[in-house]
Amino acid sequence: MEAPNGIIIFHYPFSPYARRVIRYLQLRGLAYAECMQPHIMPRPDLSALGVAYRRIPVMAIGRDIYCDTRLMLRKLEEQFPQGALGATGGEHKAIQHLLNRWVTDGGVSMRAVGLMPPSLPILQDPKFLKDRQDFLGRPLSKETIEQGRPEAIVALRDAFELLESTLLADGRSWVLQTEGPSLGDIEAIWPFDWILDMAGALPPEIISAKQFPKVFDWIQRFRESVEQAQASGSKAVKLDGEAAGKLICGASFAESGGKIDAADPLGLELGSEVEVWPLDSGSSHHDKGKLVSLTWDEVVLATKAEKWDAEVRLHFPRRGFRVARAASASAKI
Ligand SMILES: N[C@@H](CCC(=O)N[C@@H](CS)C(=O)NCC(=O)O)C(=O)O
Repeated sequence: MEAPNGIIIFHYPFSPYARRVIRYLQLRGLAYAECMQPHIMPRPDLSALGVAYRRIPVMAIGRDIYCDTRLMLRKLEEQFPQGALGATGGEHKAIQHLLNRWVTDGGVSMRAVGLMPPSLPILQDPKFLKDRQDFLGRPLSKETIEQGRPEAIVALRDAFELLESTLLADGRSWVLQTEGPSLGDIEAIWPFDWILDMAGALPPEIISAKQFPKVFDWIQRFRESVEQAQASGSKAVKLDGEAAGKLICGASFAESGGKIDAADPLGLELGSEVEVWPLDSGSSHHDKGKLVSLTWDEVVLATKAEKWDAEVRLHFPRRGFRVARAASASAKI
């Protein structure tokens, strides 16, 4: 079995971050393979590939493995430029980037996750709560979720209000006034699109089509566009971990690497042993390897997929991650 376009997404169905990437691929009609993962640790398919990073989704293109959705859409735009959805310049590009940062780093996505109703079956599972407690590095229970709910409602209402009263206020169909949905829409929509599917998450007297008709219409339009694209596109190829690992380790590298800026303040050299880990969640999982590339917005490590005796390259964004020389890493946290 092959991975169409060499793309393999490791994810599980209810992940909002995975949805960000899957919706993008569906909308573009860019064929891909998926390797479904358990929703809690351990994830042996990923550790067999030498990946310590614990968050979902993870994306492989050929033998390059990308961690964090901050990086994934950019890579898909760059590596598959024909039919790319991103703005090419000017204010549209600025708005697209600002929407990306607002939704991911500005707290909208985390607040949407905080609206998962405490009665949700998965939140009754002590194993799930324990796993996510380790992931977040703070206590998590039905009670803490209940306590956080009022603040999450206020924050999400604020996000709906912002879209209703600014970008969508003039009745446009898409945030950047494009013919169809663009990357700008995807950057803005994914936590809203995700939370709307979850019964009991949004209090209808505060957030509904009544208070925010333009935002709800926009989400509906977006979903119809994805459905249309899916009807004419191919279905994701399903791979198990063994097949995915074999394909990745037998593929060639999608990128050449070897870049480092002499002015980079970390003062690292190509080939030095480094550790990389996310700062906001899943921070106890550190990836180690030889530095293959370090640019202002990306760090790449070479590591080994022991099971297949193959080198793979792990890519991370700089934003939200720490990079440190391996020997001194433990002293730096
Ligand atoms: N900044 C990351 C966040 C990813 C993230 O938090 N994903 C959630 C799932 S939606 C996760 O990994 N949760 C813990 C887990 O599944 O192990 C990204 O953009 O990819």
